[in-house]
Amino acid sequence: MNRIVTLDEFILRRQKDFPYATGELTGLLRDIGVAAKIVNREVNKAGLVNILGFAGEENATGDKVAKLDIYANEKLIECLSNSGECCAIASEENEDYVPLPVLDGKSPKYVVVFDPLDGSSNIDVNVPVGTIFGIYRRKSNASEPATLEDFLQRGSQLVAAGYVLYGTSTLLVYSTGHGVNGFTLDPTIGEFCLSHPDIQMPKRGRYYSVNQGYYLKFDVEMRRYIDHCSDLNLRLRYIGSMVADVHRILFQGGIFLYPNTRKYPHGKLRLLYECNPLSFIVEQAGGKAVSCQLARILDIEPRDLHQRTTIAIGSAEMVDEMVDFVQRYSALPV
Ligand code: P6P
Repeated sequence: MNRIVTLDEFILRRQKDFPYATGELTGLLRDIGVAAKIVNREVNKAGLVNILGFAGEENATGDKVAKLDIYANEKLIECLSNSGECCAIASEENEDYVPLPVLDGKSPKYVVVFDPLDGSSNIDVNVPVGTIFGIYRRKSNASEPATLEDFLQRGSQLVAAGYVLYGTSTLLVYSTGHGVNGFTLDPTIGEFCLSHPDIQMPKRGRYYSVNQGYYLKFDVEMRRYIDHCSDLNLRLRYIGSMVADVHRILFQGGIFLYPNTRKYPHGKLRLLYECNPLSFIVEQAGGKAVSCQLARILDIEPRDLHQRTTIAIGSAEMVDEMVDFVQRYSALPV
């Protein structure tokens, strides 16, 4: 039986991989691991919460129970304040970035972006949801407050990114730019344990993941590519939770698509805290991620915190095929 390697031990061991290994990023990753355990506990109670009638009402101490995504947001902010290594966060749940308190003797060098609970509309029907996060070194002076520019960095500038999937088991997958590793939460010891070392994405897969209901709203080149996936007898898997859909493709190969529609002319998914972190992970695992207008996701210059983008992410050969279809059939010059 393999020796148990906890997330903490793994992070500490790999600290040497990191150019400015001073333990700060280690502290930050551990904070995220703690937040994931706390969120996991509440997500797993969601059904019970409904039975117990706490949802949306007052709980035993008379406090209003926040919705789970608000709860997850608050816990992430709280835990990221613990190590004092993060100077500010940007979250799907907050209109603006949120500065964190500076602890005595600390000069925090990082900012963190996250979607605290991606796919949260699925909670009520027990479909997997997840936390997506990305870590940047701040650009502003460590002795000054954070600025918007600290967040408007390309995905290629990420120093670490990952996600936590609250599914049949709770899995934390992350990368600091030196490969991708997955850790499964062992509830009996309350530790994330290394379960998927050095994840490599298959070059092709049997799955394509897109909201087929929007088919007629997609541009002709995307419809042609989706028809091609169907002609290849690929299997359509789409559960409305990007982190879960991309997770399947990371392990089994395939492609996830969210093209532009009339409702979302620039795509629906958020660049900063959904597409960039997942694209960082997928590229580190040997996959690719581009917009449906063929820009590499990690090269897109963010203009605002909640900027949306189209995306095609997954196995390298399948993304290349999608690019070929767009180049061949696009009515617009690409
Ligand atoms: P649609 C969840 O709300 C989310 O942001 C992603 O997790 C998911 O892939 C997408 O939206 C689903 O969007 O338009 O297909 O319901």
